[in-house]
Amino acid sequence: MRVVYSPAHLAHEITFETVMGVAVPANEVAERAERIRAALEADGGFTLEGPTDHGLDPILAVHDPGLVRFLEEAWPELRRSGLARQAVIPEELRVRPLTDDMSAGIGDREPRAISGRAGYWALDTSTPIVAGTYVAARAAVDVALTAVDVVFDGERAAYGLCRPPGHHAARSMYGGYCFFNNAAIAAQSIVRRTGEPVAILDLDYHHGNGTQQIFWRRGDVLYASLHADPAGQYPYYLGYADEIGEDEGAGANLNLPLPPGTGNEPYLAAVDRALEAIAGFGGSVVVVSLGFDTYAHDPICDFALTTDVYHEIGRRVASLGRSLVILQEGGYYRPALGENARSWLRGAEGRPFDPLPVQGFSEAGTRA
Ligand code: SP5
Ligand code: ZN
Repeated sequence: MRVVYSPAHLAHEITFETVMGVAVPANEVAERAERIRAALEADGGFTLEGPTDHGLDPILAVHDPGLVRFLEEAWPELRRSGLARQAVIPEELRVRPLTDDMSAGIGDREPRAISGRAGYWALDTSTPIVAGTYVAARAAVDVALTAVDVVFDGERAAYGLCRPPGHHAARSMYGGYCFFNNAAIAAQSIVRRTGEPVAILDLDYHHGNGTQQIFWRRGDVLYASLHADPAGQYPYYLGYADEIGEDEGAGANLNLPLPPGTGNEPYLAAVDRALEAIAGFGGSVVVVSLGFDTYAHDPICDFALTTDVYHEIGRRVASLGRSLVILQEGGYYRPALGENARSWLRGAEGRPFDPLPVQGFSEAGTRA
């Protein structure tokens, strides 16, 4: 399988995030993508290539130009402000009740000061912007769009090793470790190139609130997602089963929230439900938002999937008979990321599981 990877992600060098106002070691770190790259290189069955520059137009087809401008300006502006801070993280968030009962447009002005600007565009306080964030986020979009090109080149499937991830980024909002919505930008470019409908299958542990928001009123893009019940897990405010889309998009949004501790069998049953919906929707290309934070030993999530089941999921998704643009989202248990990606992608290609012998960690997550 052809794999698109860019070392530009290394510039998004995150060391900490904040949880309830306290700095903790970051989860979405560069090592994640490097682990996956190393495992795919060692496998021998994957060929890596760099992305090509697709410019800003495909981003602006999905995102607010103001968000793009903010992400580009945030770091230089922090430096200019003279604040001795390691990253741009908002302290104030522009929440909806601020303008309850007021007419549309009131409260919509973007402030000038950097912290206020961050809170204007942010979902949360756990998505730091550092010196290389914008360049890395732009490269992740190019990785996704180059994976689309690979499929239009005639490949049955392509994998884009996107970092930073994208599915929490909405039209006018960043957050959840995401800046630009790589999968949404890829899907929109496929619609534009083919005139066909496109399905997005989101297998990250978290609900892809950004992707849902972007295509909410669109009947030509199906968003189908398996994720943790938002009553208990990030992004908390979206991801319920009764969110089905509106207008043209009514019925083109499928949320399958799953309970804490969900293991292989119930997860596979939910995969089958999503695949049924996708099979009944048109189009020849499926975009997969692929997260490995569903893994049993993920440090911030509580599902219980095992490495072998990723192979089976990849196999079932490929059995749709559609072309696949597979894009990396989350997954935070670094020691197993490479094997989990290798397993999924081999399954999608119809190659056997063929797990590596234990490599310093066991399935139980303990050091060997
Ligand atoms: C792409 C993706 O997977 N984004 C996930 C964003 C999750 N952000 C919330 C992180 C909350 C971390 N809580 C740590 C609790 C440790 N017990
Ligand atoms: Zn996630």
